[in-house]
Formats: sequence, C-alpha cells, structure tokens
Amino acid sequence: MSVVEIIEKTKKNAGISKEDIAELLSVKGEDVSLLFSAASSVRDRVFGKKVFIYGFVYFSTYCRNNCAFCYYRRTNHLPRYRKTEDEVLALSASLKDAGINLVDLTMGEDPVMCANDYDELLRIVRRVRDEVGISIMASPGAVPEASFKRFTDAGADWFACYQETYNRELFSKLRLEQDFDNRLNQKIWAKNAGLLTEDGIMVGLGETLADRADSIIRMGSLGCQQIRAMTFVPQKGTPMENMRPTEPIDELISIAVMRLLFPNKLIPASLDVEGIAGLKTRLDAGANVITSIVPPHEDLAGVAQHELDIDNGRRSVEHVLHLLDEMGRKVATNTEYESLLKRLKAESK
Ligand code: SAM
Ligand code: MD0
Ligand code: SF4
Repeated sequence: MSVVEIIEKTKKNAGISKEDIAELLSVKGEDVSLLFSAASSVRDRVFGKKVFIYGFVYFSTYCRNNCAFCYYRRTNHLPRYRKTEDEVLALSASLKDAGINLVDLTMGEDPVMCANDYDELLRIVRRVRDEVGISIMASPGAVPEASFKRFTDAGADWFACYQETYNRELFSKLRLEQDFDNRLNQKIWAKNAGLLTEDGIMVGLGETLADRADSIIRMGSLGCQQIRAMTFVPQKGTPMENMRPTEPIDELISIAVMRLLFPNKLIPASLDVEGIAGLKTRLDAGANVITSIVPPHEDLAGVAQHELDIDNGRRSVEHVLHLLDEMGRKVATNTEYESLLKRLKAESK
C-alpha cells in the first residue's frame, strides 16, 4: 500500500494494522513531507494555530534508580542538586509570569522527596497550586498505587511516567531493576485517581520499526491524554555512552504518525533533544505542546540535554514566544488551557 493510501486510512480510522503503522514509520524521500503535512493539517484542524507551553523544573537530580540510558543514574558520579521548596515556588511563579501554561515538576527518584509517602514533594505541589496557581504536571518516577490519591489531593493535574518501550526484553535492559508492569500500571493508577496521564517512548534504543509501531498502538490504547516520542541521546558515564544515536527524523516521523492516529492528543515538541533548533521541525511534524522550556541562570538542568541552550536563554519562555510569533502560532491562554484540562478530566471519568 502507498503512503498516501495509509494516510487516508488513518483519516477514515478504518482498520489500520500494525504493519500499516510500521510502513508509515519507514517513510523515505518525498513521502516524508507528505506525512508531515498530513499530520500538521490534522493538528491545525483540531487545535488551530494555538500551542501549549510547559515550563520544566527538574528540581532534584538525585535518583535511586540506575536506568542504563540516563545521565542521572545512581552510579554516575556527578554534582547533583535539590532545590528547596521556596526555590521551586519562585521558579514556578516566574515561569507563570513569563506566560507558561503548566509547570512540569520533575525529579529523579530522590529518596528525600519520596520519604514519608512523598511528603516533601507533595508539599511543593500543594504550595505551587495554592501560592502560584498554575496547572501542574508531576514527574516523580514510579509511585505505589496507594499514593496516587495524595497527588490528586495536593493539586497535580497530570502524572507523567514514560514506558520508553513496550518491548519487555528491551525494557529490562534499559530500566534496570525495575518492573515493566509496575511502570505500566502507573498510568492506570494515576487515571483511577483522577489524574491526566502522559506516556512516552524513546526512539533509537535498538528497537525495531515493529516495536515502535507496537509501542505507539499500546500508548494510544492506554488512553493517556498526552503521548510523546523523544530521541535517545547518549550520556557520558553510562553503559550506553557509545551507542550511535539515530537521526532526529525518526522521532519526527513518530510524532507525525502519533498525530495521524490520535488527532486529539497532546503531543510534545521537546526542546531537550536538539535544543531550540528542533522546535520548528517538531511543530511541522504535528506536535502541539512545547516542553522543556527552562529559564536561564537558575542552575536548572535538562534531562537528555542537560545544558544545551539553557544559559544562552534560547530555552526561555521569552525566546520561545518570539519564535512562535515568527511562525504565526500563538500560545493558548491559561483560561483556555485550564478549560481543556477540565474537559479532558471529565471525559476520562
Ligand atoms: N525520574 C523520572 C522517571 O524516570 O520517570 C522522571 C524524570 S526522567 C529523567 C524523564 C524521562 O526522560 C525518562 O522517562 C526518559 O524518557 C527521558 N530520558 C532520560 N534520559 C534520556 C536520554 N539519555 N535521552 C533521551 N531521553 C531521556
Ligand atoms: C521534556 N526533559 O519535556 C523533559 C522531560 C518529564 N515530564 C519531561 C523528559 O523534554
Ligand atoms: Fe532516575 Fe528517571 Fe534517570 Fe531512571 S530516567 S535514572 S528513574 S532520573
């Protein structure tokens, strides 16, 4: 079947198979721009010219886990930091003033934050809600089932936890000493507690196209309202340091395929892979949320790119707004974003 035929099939939502999706993921040459423009117009049809922007606050880089791909894995010796409650509050407030729609409170699985059933983390979430008044995503890693309700009560809107791959064997080589089903359940438990959820995959971990197609289908059927694909970036000092990275085009193609299959979902363009240089290409592939916006000179790190474009200000809200303006796109107001979340929460009950 030709790429055009498969794209038509996605539009009619008519019996699209895993093979069709793998075929779409393998597009080359002129078919790539066909795919991107189809995805882009689906996005514009559903969301218009409006995009959402998320501020990224990686407030603790301590972690008890040892993921093979991650710079912040336990056994990598690095200078780490943990921001205080007041620091996280001030950062969130200034991101809000600059115009972001949501703050993504992200941490390594920091034992200090996890202690006493997440007391310290939840205090931060509650204070950001009460004292700053902005939508909140919590990205704390894997949490026990019984704790999710506390996240909802503290005022989190979203819970993000990425499966990385739905290939169990590959998962076990990546997320060492972690359980596939426990991580999968995070999304279900979070939803049951009334939270919106985000799932994600990494591209270029050694997965096949069939794996990637399968992961995209599985993410879709879990019912997460936001799904992402991010290129794996090799990290110094990790077992995957010398793995050859894939071309960013594979991530862009995954974004476009996710958009065609799931027109209504939020799909990030992360600045954490190629920095600001990767913004336009991701939006052109069908993304509608900009993530990993990081304020400069606050000693905050990214995850995949811990420094790139942070202190030169190119990942700042101001710079992103300027570029969006040039592209003829607008940021949704917080009232618009909040009413979207309200609708998504009502639909997910
Ligand atoms: N510690 C929490 C967890 O693992 O769920 C939340 C933060 S974690 C650093 C967020 C995500 O960053 C991971 O799930 C993974 O998808 C992504 N990530 C980590 N290292 C990466 C790398 N080297 N390249 C690309 N993405 C990476
Ligand atoms: C991002 N570096 O948005 C962040 C991170 C965690 N919820 C998100 C992977 O790209
Ligand atoms: Fe820790 Fe998250 Fe990195 Fe894994 S991906 S080592 S859980 S910070």
